Amino acid sequence: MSSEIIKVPDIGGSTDVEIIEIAVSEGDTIDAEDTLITLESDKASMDVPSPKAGKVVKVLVKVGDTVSEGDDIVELEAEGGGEAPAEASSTPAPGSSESAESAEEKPAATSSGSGGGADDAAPTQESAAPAADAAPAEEDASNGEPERKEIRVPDLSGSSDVPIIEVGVSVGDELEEEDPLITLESDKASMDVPSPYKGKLLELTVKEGDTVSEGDLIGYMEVAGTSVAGSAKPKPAAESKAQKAQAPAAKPDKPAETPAGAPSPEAQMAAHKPRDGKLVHAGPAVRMLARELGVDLGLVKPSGPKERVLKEDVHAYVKQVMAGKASTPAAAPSAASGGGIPPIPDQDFSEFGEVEERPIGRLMKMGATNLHRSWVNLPHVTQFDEADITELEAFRKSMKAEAEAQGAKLTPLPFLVKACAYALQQYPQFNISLKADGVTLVQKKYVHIGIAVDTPDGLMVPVIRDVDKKSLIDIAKESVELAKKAQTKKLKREEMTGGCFTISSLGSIGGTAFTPIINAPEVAILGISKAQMKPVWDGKAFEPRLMMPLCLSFDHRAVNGADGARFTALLSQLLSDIRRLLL
Ligand code: CAO
Repeated sequence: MSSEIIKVPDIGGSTDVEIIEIAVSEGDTIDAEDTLITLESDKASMDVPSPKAGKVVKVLVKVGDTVSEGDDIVELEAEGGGEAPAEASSTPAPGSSESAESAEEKPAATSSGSGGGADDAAPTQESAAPAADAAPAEEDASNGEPERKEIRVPDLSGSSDVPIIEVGVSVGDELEEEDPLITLESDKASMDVPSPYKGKLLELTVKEGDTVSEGDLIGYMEVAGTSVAGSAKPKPAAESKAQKAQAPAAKPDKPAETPAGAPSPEAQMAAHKPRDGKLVHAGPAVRMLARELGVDLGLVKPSGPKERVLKEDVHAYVKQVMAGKASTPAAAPSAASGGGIPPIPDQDFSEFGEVEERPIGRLMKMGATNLHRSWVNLPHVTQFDEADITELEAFRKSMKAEAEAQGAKLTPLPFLVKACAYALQQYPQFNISLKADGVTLVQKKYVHIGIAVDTPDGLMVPVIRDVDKKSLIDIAKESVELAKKAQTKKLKREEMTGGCFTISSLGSIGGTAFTPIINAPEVAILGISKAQMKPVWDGKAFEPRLMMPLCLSFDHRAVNGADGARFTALLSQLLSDIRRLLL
């Protein structure tokens, strides 16, 4: 056994990068590729693996130190012949150590057309955009017409078949330059591949779970051409940010020490942007562990510096879940993934017949997350009832023409909205939200009602505000207007927020009953099925009556069962005799 010093490998020209975690202690016996330390810049974190197996004699750095390439990390008593396998060793991997500055200074080689050149795609913020398959000449020649551009996987420093763990965009999305398109994750690092352009995503040719290598096609974007009008001159190729990122730079003289099985250090340094609006600090190894255990890192309490999630935190979280102490409904609003819930195993359906795979759209994905989150966090109870709407229908039909003259389509929906507003005022325990602490209740003094609208891309819930103060005709007009906006993706944020209660009407389609999922943080939702003529016993005889099914799902933490029954009973009374709405 010989003692040797393990040094910081090539980190793409970055200097003075902070150590935020030390993963080994003196006396530890480690394998090649085990993480020694984790570095973090303002953009990304990366684990520095040991190139050899052996025993840690001394740790030469501490958390908070800043290091650069070549700095000592650990003194290791290496096992004889314990070299890491090729993909993990510090064997030089040419082509990964170009610093942004030098890459920019050097003349760009001819475009490969396959999006290579992440050498200059990182590590600086300025050039973090990876390669794209844009031809500079094309851009220069543009006359302002939108252009269709290929987007390709940038240089992954020799890594190939890297899994896509997230597709953050959908066809039709308007993107800014550097918006994350997809996230790749190897066992050593995760990285976002940002958009090289500002423009509209026309086509996606990859999906979550695919594996990609440098140059693989990600999709196509429509990019506004360089206008020839006005004073703006077409920029030389070297001045275009996207082009800078895509043009392969001259290879460095000095070999790099990037583990060939991972994205380059530069690429790693460009990783870890906030996801879902929340930045979770965790190294690739921790992310990998969390993924293996099905743990949502957003739910794990970090104990590391700068609120960093450590491996121990993930283990502690899993123990808590197993002991039933974590992921409580109130405290953990998004236990949708993980939380000890076994995932549904993937199957190869093509074994059974022809299949086609395609990614789900962003709206559907968001809807799925919200619905799943509500389903696993809120104890749902659904109360069923019926309302005799025979008289309401007679009145509605008699008023239809008059309503139409005022530009409104009078369906049963506005009556339902009005009745729910009344019931919410009578039973204010339905007009609350529970705070995340699970013990604080927010009583709302306003009555805004959401309407579930079926659109080709998924479910949307526009909100009609202050329904208690609006007339039936106004509500009818507004619901049609909002439903149209939902269907044409024109809803503004303020038209989709602030709801107290939701109505989901499948009445025009059919069905006798269903169990709607609460639109959390609301505490109740009313599902409506198709009204049917039924024989109803009036004490003397069966009468044909038009009966509308009511299905009220409520959060049993906030509302007790008796109140659920009272609420639907009141709705039934109100809809059976709408004069009661005036009382
Ligand atoms: N029973 C019988 N008929 C009904 C009815 C009911 N409960 N509700 C509506 N109808 C009738 C209407 O009266 C109308 O007929 P007329 O033209 O003869 O009056 C017809 O069905 C069509 O109504 P509509 O769909 O145009 O209007 P609406 O106000 O009932 O609904 C909207 C509007 C936006 C809610 C609806 O179009 C929609 O998107 N529904 C789906 C919501 C959904 O997907 N929910 C699921 C959520 S959980 O996954």
